[in-house]
Amino acid sequence: MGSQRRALITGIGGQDGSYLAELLLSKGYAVHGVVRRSSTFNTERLDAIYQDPHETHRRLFLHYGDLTDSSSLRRILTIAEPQEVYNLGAQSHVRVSFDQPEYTADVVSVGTLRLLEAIRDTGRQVRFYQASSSEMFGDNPEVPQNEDTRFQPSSPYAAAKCAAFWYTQLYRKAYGFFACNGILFNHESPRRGETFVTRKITRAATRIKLGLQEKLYLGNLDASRDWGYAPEYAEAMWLMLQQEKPNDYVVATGETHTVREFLELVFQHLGLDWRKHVEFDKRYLRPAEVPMLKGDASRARKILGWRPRTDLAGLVRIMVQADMELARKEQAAKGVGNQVP
Ligand code: NAP
Ligand code: G4F
Repeated sequence: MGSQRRALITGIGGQDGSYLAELLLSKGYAVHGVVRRSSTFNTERLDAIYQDPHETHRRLFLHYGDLTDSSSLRRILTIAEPQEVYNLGAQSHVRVSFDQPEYTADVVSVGTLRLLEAIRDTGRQVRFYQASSSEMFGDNPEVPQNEDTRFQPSSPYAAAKCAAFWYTQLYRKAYGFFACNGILFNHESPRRGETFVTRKITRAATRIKLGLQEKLYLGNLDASRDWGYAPEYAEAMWLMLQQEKPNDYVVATGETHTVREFLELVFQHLGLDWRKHVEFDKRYLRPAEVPMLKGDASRARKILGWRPRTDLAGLVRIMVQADMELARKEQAAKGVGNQVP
């Protein structure tokens, strides 16, 4: 193949995969992505790429595959011949991992191992990014968490991410892989899945504002998270693979806020009182919780020159604006609800 840089992204249809694909295409890469077969469309987040006037979609190649299926991973690696592989594919919902622990482990930890082995078998020099997670710190009360903080996983998802983290380090040590773990703290956007708490709140609040919904049911409002803006986190992933040496990096804003605070900000932004609309539902509680995440991204700041640019108020503005547009479209289609300028 020619001199064009080539990247492979698992989980390309997810929140982060779609932003990373856009970033890499804007840098001139040919981008290959792994998508799962689904009975409904699961590539909607890539739609913006197909509308790009620069026709960057001509350098985007999607392949059916699955992290539970090594033969598909091997086939895609042979076709794509990537110099960089970003492993973002995952059953990424913490609550769901308690209902499907075995499946979560298969995709998240064994899936990572399958991909690392498939790369090893190609015999090619490939730079590897692993989507590790702040969830691995679990209920360790030490804050802020950095690269030296001990993992204390509090969910099947977190335990599986720990295994994937260690596989990634192991392949660096044992086989000299250029392999990096990005320990990313929560990051959100209008492309966030609708069952994660921030998006669940912005989606419901905007629908409530337009009279399309009355109530929002939530679980634990006391948990605290370090929430950043997803496109900025995709940039950190790319930066990790451009360094001279592989390393692991915490990526975070350094600020933490409770779910209740996020809720208040969103409803206030829309001129609503959340207490009138929010109800508790114990189904959204988890058998074990992560009470507080707050990251120290000093290493990423120093070595990668990365820093967050969007604060929580900015994130709320971006998400509310996007979900308001969505709610307005829904309202127009149904011809119901409140008229709000
Ligand atoms: P996401 O929106 O849930 O995207 C996950 C992607 O993985 C989806 O495209 C999904 O495909 C795909 N996938 C699921 N199971 C798969 C399988 N068996 N084989 C191949 N692909 C599969 O997650 P995200 O927020 O973009 O996060 C990206 C990665 O970073 C994940 O690994 C997540 O665990 C990790 N992470 C996320 C955060 C965060 O705050 N967002 C923080 C730390 C780490 P479908 O669309 O078909 O379901
Ligand atoms: O939005 P969440 O589901 O995100 P969580 O569990 O922090 O996991 C996300 O971030 C991780 C990074 O730390 C990623 F690795 C992972 O893939 C995912 O992207 O929940 C945030 C908090 C939790 O404490 C939860 O108990 O919100 C609380 N919460 C309260 N009510 C709720 C709800 N969470 C959800 N999803 N739905 C609720 O109704």
